[in-house]
Amino acid sequence: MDRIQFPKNFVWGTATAAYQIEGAYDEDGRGMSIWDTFAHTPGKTYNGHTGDVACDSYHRLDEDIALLKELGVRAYRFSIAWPRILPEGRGDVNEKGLEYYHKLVNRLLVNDIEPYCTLYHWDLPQKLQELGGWNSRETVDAFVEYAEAVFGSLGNKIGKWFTINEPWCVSFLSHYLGEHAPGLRDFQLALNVSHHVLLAHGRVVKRFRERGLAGEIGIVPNVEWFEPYSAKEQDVEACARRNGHFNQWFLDPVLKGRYPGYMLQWYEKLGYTVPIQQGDMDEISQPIDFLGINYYSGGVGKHAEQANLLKFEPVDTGFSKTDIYWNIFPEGFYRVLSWIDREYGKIPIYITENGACFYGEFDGERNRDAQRIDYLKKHMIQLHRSIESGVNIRGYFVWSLMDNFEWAYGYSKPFGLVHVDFDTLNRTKKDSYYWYKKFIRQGWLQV
Ligand code: IFM
Repeated sequence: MDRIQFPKNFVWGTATAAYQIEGAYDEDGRGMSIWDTFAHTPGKTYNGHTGDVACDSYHRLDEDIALLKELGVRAYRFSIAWPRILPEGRGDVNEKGLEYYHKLVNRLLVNDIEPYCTLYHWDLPQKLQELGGWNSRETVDAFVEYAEAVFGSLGNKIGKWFTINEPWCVSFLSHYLGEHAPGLRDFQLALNVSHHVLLAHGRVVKRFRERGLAGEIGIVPNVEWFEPYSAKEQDVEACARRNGHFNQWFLDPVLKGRYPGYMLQWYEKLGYTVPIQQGDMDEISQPIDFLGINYYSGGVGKHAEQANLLKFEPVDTGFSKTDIYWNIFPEGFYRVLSWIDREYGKIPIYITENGACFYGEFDGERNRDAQRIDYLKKHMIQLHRSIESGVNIRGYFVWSLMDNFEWAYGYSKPFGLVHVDFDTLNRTKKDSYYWYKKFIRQGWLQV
């Protein structure tokens, strides 16, 4: 048996997002978001589930902070709901909305838990969607206004900021594949959105610096890793394209100030262009302090002529799967982190999300979720390998503190260390919670 020891100052945490846990969707002046609209539209989410109540964390803050405290995490990553702060997307600031986040942050700080705050985790104010949403450059200005309001109020209390969570999901999953709000299916639109979201990120970083805030700021792309099925040139190229579309499309502009050339050409050949205006790439590539990286899955892929516009198709080579049918591919975690290191250098990295959907079971005494523990353990080993290899990783956040609204899947896909009964809203710690708690205390893993 080997003991895997992590660095002393490594930050262990958990993560959540506003719409997935808060509930209180129409309280204290909160405006509507695109997720309220989407979830309330028949047929868009599992069994018509909505985030109206979610985990009701808005009213159960103390209980949730007590869970974090007992867990022993050094940091908690949460997001701010834009429509609580600017109910109409722009204009008047809703002080009640800010008060809620002050309360949250104060309680974290009193308990020695460092707040890691995401500004945008997908809840765009509905009013802005009606004006074109992320397809419009005006939304970039609106995002800057929103960020200014938050920085002005909370800027001295929060040291770690993330602009946008998972820009791939904001653009392609939501505007091309139509699976997330606003549920559109137009590739050109999705490309426009990807550019505007990146621009919004860059402008907010710039404002953050201009305000002279003491904290640090970055962005959170979700990454994956696909290995070519064979060494055939076509399979290798198909996987490179998938990497270009999913990973590089967001990392290159931020860290290199340009889109990957071969992807621009690929899209252009298909008749799609990116609405880049003069100066945009300089704004997007403002120096950041760290990268947030979300990793869950990956696999093996190959060329497939008719598959989709990337001519790429995953191949099922027998990976075990989580209960959301995602491949369990811990090695992919190591590979993608090594690739980021080679490609972008020693930028500090926080693993802002990693975790798994498993139902587990309640055996009358405890919530047994051995599969989640196994998933976390295997990914932490790869995390350790990456650190040993010199990747500059500073922290790791389990997704998620508790079961919550898993977007289009509603409450049917639990990712939590804590079980939530969505009828009673009772929280029960799972085995994985106790396992993570013990791990944090000792700082090493037995493998
Ligand atoms: O629940 C989501 C989260 O909002 C963003 N990253 C992936 C998680 C699991 O799907």
